[in-house]
Amino acid sequence: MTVPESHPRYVSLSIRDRLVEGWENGLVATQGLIAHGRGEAFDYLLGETTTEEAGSAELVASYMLITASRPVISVNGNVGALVPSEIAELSRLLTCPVEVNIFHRTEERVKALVRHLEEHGCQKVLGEHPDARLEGLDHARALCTREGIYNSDVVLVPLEDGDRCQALMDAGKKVITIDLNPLSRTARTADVTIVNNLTRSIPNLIERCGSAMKAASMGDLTGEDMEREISAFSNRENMMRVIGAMVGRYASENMTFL
Ligand code: PTJ
Repeated sequence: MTVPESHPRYVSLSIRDRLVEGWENGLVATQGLIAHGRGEAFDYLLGETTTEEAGSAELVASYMLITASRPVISVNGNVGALVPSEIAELSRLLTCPVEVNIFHRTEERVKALVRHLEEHGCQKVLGEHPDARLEGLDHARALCTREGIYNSDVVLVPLEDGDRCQALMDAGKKVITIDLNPLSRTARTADVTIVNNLTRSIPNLIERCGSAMKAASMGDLTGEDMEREISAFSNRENMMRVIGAMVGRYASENMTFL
């Protein structure tokens, strides 16, 4: 389907098209289409925009990624299909690897995702040859690499599964997730939850990390400044505000239908 740009739902329908194309090319799990539908419903409630709360979480996430010693970006089928070039740009900026780690694992889909990310400019893509396991998870979800997730200190995991998020935290990692559903187990477990559509959030993170790195290089932002902001951030309070913003839109006289 080619959506005309004049269609009022152009952006949302184009994202669907990209995901379906990813499914046809063997990148996205069939279940990924269902997960996307759930995300869309929450995005609708959010007003399909980056809220102030998402902006605060993105700022703290950018500080965590910049100050990390071994950051890693974990990519699954939906993320790989929707924002491959943006993931490449963020990983270049942070000089960090990308690791393909999928829930519905098949070797064929891992390979397809690795190739796809490389074609879109990712310089270091791990995950094809796992050599470690995360404790506390049975099944292939535990598989990871020592060069990447296993020895990382900060992991950015958009659209994570709740059990794996917990296992990453139990392994001592700081976890940043992007999830449109503020009620999901992942959203409630992670250190920093960005309640935003990853198609908006990854570009925002590129922008935030770029600006913070520039400010740091000019001496306008120190490591201590960033640590202070990270410590002052309460994920729980921010999430409560996001839920309030979602509900509040419907109590507002100015609410517009999308
Ligand atoms: O590629 P795989 O095998 O790793 O599978 C990926 C899916 C997404 C199928 C798998 O991780 C899964 O089952 O995820 P869940 O547990 O259904 O969680 C998906 C979460 O992502 C839901 O809470 C959705 O609200 C949210 N979500 C969906 N699309 C987006 C999103 N959040 C941000 N941006 C989106 N575009």
